[in-house]
Amino acid sequence: MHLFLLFVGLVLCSTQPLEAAELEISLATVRMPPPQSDTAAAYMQIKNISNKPVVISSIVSNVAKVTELHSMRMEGDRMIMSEVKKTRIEVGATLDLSPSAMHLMLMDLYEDLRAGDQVMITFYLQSGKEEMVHALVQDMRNKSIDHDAMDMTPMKMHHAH
Ligand SMILES: [Cu+2]
Repeated sequence: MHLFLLFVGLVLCSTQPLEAAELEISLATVRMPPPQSDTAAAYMQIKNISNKPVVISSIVSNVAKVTELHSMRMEGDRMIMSEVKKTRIEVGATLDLSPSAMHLMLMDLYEDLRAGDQVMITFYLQSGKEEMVHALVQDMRNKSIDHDAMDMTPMKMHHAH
């Protein structure tokens, strides 16, 4: 795992264009999934620090076959999640990916994720540029529960695809 990350890091360093970043990504976190689960949610703040709107065309991570941006809504007692494509972030705006809002979903995980693991997530932008971020896997089961940080594990989650 470490060798793999190092190798990917070297490749990225040598091919990354020396241009100003369009996005500033902070607080990148992956919720440690329950054992045997093959999906994990990821949260972060994505700020557009460029001088024009940024459109995210696709997202890739090194630990899952599929990475999607999801929105959530309640239908009765069911939490419905659906994929959001071509997300646009206005100049100066921040896309809030958090447990109560939109989130990234890492689907078809290649291996178990444990607290402390680093996950690489790359955003491909419509401009042709890409932004990569390292997200830390955290065990969020013991986090104090408030209305903004609900524990999604026991809820019935349904993917609308
Ligand atoms: Cu989801």
